[in-house]
Amino acid sequence: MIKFDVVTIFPRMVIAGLAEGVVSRGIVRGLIDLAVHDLRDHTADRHRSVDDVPYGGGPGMVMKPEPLARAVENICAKRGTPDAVVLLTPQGRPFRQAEAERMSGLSHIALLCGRYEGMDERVRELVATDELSIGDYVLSGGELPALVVIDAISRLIPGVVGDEQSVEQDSFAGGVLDYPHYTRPAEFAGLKVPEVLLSGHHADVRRWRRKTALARTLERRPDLLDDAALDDEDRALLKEIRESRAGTAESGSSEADPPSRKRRVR
Ligand code: 9D3
Repeated sequence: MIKFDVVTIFPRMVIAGLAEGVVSRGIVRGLIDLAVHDLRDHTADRHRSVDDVPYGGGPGMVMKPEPLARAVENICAKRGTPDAVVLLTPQGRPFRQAEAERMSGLSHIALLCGRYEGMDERVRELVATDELSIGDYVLSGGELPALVVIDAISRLIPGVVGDEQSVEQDSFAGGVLDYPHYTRPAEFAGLKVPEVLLSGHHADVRRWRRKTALARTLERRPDLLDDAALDDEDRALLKEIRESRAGTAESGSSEADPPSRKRRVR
C-alpha cells in the first residue's frame, strides 16, 4: 500500500484527474491511499489568503509559506510523516522514469502544488525533500504535474495495472521507444500489416520489433540511446540500421517510419 497526500488550492481538479483509470482502480483495490487537501483549510486569516505580493516588487503573486507549512504539519499529524515532500515547480529536476521507479519504493509521498508565480522560497528550505518539474513547457500550476507523478509511480505498484506483463515490458524495453503495433484487419485503407507479423515466426517477430524500436529511437530520440540498456544484439541491429541509412538521402522517410499517406487539406 502506497500513501499519497496532495496539497492544492484546486482539490476538485486533482480528485477529478484521479477518479478514473489505473489510479482509481488502485484506490478501490486498497493498493493506494490518496488524500487531497485544500490549502485554504490551512489558512489562519479571515480571507483565507494563500498568496501575497512579492517582496522586492514585480508582477504576480507568491504563495504564502504558513498555509503550506501548516498543511504539511496536518498531514504528519493525521497521516504520518511522509518519506518525501515533493514540490512541483518549473525549477525542479526533470521527472523521469528512473525517478518514478525510485519513488515507487517509498511508502508515503506528499505533493505540494504551486500556483501563481511560485512559492515562498522558505517552503523549499523547510519542508521540501524534492523538487520536480515534468518538462520544459509553461503550465498554470502544479496540479497536472502532481497527477502525472502519481500516475507514473502508481502503475509501478504491483497489482495496480491489471496486466503485470505490460509493466514488465516497459522496463524490459530498456529505455527505447516502442515498436509499431497492428491489429486486425490485415489490410486497412490499402495499408497492409507487415508480413513478418503474420508469419508466426516468433524469433523473426521479436527481431523485427526490436529493430523498428531501435530505428525509431535513433531517428526521433537519439538522446535516449545514451542511457538505454542495449545488449550485443541491439548494437548489431543499430549498426545494420545506420549502414542501411548511410547511402540513403534524407527525405523524411526510413524503415522505422514509412512516409505518411495522409491526404492533407490545404
Ligand atoms: C509565467 C510565470 N513564469 C515566469 C518566468 C514562472 C512560472 C511560475 C509558475 C511558470 C509556471 C508556473 C506554474 N507551473 C508549475 O507550477 C509547474 C510546472 C510547469 O509549469 N511545467 C512543468 N512542470 C511543472 S511542475 C509545476
